[in-house]
Amino acid sequence: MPEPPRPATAGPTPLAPDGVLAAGERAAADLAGAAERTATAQLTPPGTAQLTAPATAQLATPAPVRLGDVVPTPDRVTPDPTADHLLRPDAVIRVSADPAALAVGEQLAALLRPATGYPLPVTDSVTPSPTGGIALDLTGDTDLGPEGYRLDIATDRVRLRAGTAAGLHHGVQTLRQLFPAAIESPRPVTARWVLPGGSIVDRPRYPWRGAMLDVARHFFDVPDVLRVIDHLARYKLNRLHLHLTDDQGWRIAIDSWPRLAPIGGAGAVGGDPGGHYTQADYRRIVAYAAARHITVVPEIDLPGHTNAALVAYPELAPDRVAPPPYTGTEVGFSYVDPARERTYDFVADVLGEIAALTPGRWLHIGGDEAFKVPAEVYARFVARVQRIVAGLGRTVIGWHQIAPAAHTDGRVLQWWGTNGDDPVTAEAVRRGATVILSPGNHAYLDMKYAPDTPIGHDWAGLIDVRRSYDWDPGTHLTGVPADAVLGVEAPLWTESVTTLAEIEFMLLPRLPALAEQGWSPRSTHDWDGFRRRLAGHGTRWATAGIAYHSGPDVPWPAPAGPVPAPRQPSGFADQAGREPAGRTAEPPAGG
Ligand code: TNX
Repeated sequence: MPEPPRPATAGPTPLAPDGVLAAGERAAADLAGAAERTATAQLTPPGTAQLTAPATAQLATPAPVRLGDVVPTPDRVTPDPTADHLLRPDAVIRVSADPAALAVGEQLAALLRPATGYPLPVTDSVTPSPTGGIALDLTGDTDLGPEGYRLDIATDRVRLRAGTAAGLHHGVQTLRQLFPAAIESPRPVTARWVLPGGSIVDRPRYPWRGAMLDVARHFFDVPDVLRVIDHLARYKLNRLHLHLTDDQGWRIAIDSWPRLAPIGGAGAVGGDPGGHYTQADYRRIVAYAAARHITVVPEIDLPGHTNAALVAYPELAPDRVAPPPYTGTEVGFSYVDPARERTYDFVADVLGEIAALTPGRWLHIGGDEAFKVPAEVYARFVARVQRIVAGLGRTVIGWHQIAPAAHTDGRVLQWWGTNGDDPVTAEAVRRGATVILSPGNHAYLDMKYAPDTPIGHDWAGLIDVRRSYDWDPGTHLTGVPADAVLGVEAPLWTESVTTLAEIEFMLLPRLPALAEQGWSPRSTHDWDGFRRRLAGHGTRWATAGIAYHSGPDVPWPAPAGPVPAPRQPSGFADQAGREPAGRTAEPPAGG
């Protein structure tokens, strides 16, 4: 099918007027509300207490989840139906005496305590391992790579082994999915907490499995970002790319250029409220992500997408005149002056502060859509900024538009095209670059699912769940060998996305599809199997109060009985928009 070309300027669908956005928000809330009703019905035998009822709620014995019913699908699964494990109320979580492993153990306990109501104490001795417990064993072995794990579920105990804390963390996400869906309840429910018996040996296909959140077009505060991090962790993603700056907003405080955040960050698309992260906020996000083995990749978009910076510092503008704050959704009109030394001071200062706040290896310099900068000037600018990043001891990433610039050690191109035949990117790869794949027509989470999706764009086409799943990162780009592909990343641009519930609505269920592309071996790729596994997650999200799009290409489970009243008939956004009790906790000490 021919792919629609991207218009030269600003393809995004024009911003809907307020009324339409409000309708979109309502539609998202309605869909999520319906999903929650479905899930509540499933979890609650008709005529008995609902999930919302107090701790004594009764629950029909759920059918045990099958060992292979995990997203992303594991590398190797060996079920043993004779070895199902019943979690006992007095179960203990035993962990290797290592701070990072103990932090994973505490997170497992925190995931299981609300629904089970069990105390689940965490101790720092894996052995002896009496019956009824869960052991998290940090082995130090490297045979499963830096993120792999092995899970053995037997009648008398559960044992998770990994060479690294990251591997244990991923194994915990698998374990979580193997419990009945009611494990997602923020309140105690009575259930048989049965795990399916057998073994899983698992490791990721790619080292880079990311999502991007655009906090520049609309600003999202720290609790929202932490909740997005939770969603990434659930599907074993390991990178959160934050698009921190754009024409509409500068979202991070920079001490050496103090007007950037308060002035450049004052607004947002559509005249919506702006905002910015203090450096302490940003550190909090970075620490919360790190405790979930997710590396934050900050992006300062250069030389274009810089209107907000120019509002604060007109000296960076080619004509030295402050432009008005921008609240529209066009792109490609702004740039910092590449001919002025002061611009490179600005870049070095900003990237220097960001690097000092960011423990991760990567700095993203944007580079997209600088339409007003001539090609040669642009290539020289990018080469110089790449050297600044290298001077900070970091690895540079840019959108694939930086491909023509000179190669620099380790540089990474984030490819967002819609046609895999891209000779300029292929040539940059021949010169040594590696690639992260974010194909606009498969991985862009801001695209609509269907023509009637209330929010989102369609310049890269419509992306239903199947489209986000059915492509192969290993062969997607002509002339780019599989070993030059670092992995995949799903960007969520937020021109039309204004609330946490809308973020979730666009993320789910497509994020798990992208996560499976990044994690699971190609040999396991199977749309029918995937959508069947994914379907069960609707119940989990609804139980946890997470919004999602229940589109027609996934066989979401039908309600088990009469649909009970929703928990909060008119307040879905509130319910989904804030962390349920017990989920906002900062990482445990040592994490
Ligand atoms: C293109 S993808 C952009 C963004 C827009 C997005 C909307 C990329 C590197 N640039 O500035 O937000 O399209 O889909």
